[in-house]
Amino acid sequence: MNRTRVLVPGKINQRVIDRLAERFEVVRIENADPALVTTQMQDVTAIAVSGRVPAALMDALPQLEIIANFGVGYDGVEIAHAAAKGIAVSNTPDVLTEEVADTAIGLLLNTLRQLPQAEQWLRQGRWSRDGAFPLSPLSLRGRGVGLYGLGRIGLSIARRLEAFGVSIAYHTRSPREGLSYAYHPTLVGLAAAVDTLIVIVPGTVATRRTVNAEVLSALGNNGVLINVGRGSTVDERALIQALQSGVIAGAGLDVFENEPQVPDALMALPNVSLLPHVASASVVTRNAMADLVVDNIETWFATGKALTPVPETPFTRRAR
Ligand code: A2R
Repeated sequence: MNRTRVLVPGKINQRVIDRLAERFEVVRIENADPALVTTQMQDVTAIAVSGRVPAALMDALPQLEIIANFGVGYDGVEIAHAAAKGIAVSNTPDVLTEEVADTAIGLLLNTLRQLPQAEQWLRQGRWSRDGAFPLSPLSLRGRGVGLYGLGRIGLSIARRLEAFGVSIAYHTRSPREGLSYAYHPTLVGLAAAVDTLIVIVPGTVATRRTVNAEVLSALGNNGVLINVGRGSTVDERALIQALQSGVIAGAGLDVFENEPQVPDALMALPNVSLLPHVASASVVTRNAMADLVVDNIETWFATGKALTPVPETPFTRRAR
């Protein structure tokens, strides 16, 4: 019997490969380049991916039914093209929400209190040689935090922040019912009202470079930007200028415009805390994400529906 063939372009968590191989025939190519698709791969019906799926790769696979994306953000998949072709796309919501919220709080504290630098001070023997680590100029005490995005992860971050005794406000396109947090209909309005801005929106055309010079200037010279969403949402050049010139006080970034490249100018700044896109990167959470990728593909072929389809592709297998 011919087994369903699942294409995996580029690297992915090993658990995805191991679990897929129990049920399906896994076909691997080095990256998402459609030129790597051979005639033997024409019967591929599913893709499991952590990264990009350009329109041309979809077009190179005439039988493609479902793309299972590893991650809640699916900005690497050309979603409008998938939707137009009737290809279902699934992502991995919920299973990473709490982990990402935990990391956001850690990054916020690291940025404000310079905890990574303090540890380096100890490890380099400077505590005994030079004395106490210098006092951190910034603190979470007395801050007003604004969340740009209050979805699954944003709300989880907000719930944690409540315990820290800071004021909480947010900006989304439409206000969320039943919450006491102050709603701001514009991002610049939110930035002006707070001194700490946490970015946790998806990387879409509508959010692209929306954290710009104007927003950073509104945040002000005590301002701190934390980004655990997508690098594309922040105008990185404007951010570097704002950090260099004291327009804002600091930034904590887990995501960047051109990963894994991080601008030297950012690396050189003392008032930033930088992480290599690790917000969901624990073994337990990545295992849960891997399982959901595979479960989406299995369920699609078993029942005709994905478990966690993205809103743009609410397809069933027959009525695509
Ligand atoms: O705008 P709304 O009311 O749909 O609220 C969503 C907000 N959002 C936006 N806010 C302002 N302007 C926009 N153009 C815009 N687009 C979306 O982002 C909602 O509050 C939030 C997204 O929430 P969820 O869909 O529940 O996503 P989740 O699981 O919180 O993950 C957020 C992102 C992922 O897409 C990855 O890029 C990253 O976190 O890991």
